[in-house]
Amino acid sequence: MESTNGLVTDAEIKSFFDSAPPLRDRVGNGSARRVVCVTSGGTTVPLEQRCVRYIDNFSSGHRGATSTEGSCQPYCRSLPEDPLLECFEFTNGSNVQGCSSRSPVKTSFYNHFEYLQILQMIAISMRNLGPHAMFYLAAAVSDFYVPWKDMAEHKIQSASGPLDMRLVQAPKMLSVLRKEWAPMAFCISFKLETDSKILLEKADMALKKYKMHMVVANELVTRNEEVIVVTADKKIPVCRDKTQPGSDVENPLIELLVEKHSAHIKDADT
Ligand code: PAZ
Repeated sequence: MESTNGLVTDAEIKSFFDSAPPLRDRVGNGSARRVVCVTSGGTTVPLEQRCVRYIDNFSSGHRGATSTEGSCQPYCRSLPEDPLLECFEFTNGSNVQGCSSRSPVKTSFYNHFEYLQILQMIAISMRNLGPHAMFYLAAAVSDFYVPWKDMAEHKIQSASGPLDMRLVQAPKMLSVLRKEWAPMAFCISFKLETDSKILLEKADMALKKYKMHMVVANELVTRNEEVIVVTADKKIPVCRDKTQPGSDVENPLIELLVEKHSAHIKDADT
């Protein structure tokens, strides 16, 4: 069984892993470490390969920032947009250091291509966490984009007359996430509409079509006040506690999701 040429054999690899103690904090029980991938903010659609112009959307990234308070840059969303603050960077603990180059405190945003590439990379790397992984997909990802091969390389010239450009429909990656990238993970997507009459129907459709565990439905104007969590058998309204100044809707929302994620892990373990 031992290799003679210094290379490790398949049998040696198998024997090593078979005899190793279970990995702590990772596998096999409900208290194992959970990891949540949160996407937030808008994505841009570039119009030129050497991008000068792009299509943007309204999303401020507030949802994701508020939902991840307790992270390494907590409460940054509450800071004023002051260029002076951009001169500081955060280190471990509560130290704040001056930094030589200006680095924005706000999360950077990605274009449509980068967003999906990075999501794929993260999802595949989280696959081993099984049901302990959660995807909280609050980013406003464009439904339309210009394929790279159809895009002008250089800055589009206004001298060429009116701009006539075809945007194609973006492939829906949520089903691929569920089926291939991280099939055991707990997946929550968001659905935004401006027309309240179609919101719940669209959220329901997304739940079924992409096999999400939950879809958080929200309307543009009230998105910071209330959301409705759509599951296979319930529609659960979640509201900001208006009696508490400074309260937000993300707090009760996250409490609900933690509870549902625990149930998901328990189901998968039994
Ligand atoms: O980023 P933000 O806090 O301004 O807004 C949050 C949101 C409306 C982008 C998010 O809650 C959401 O619904 N995201 C999915 C949007 C969509 O339907 O593509």
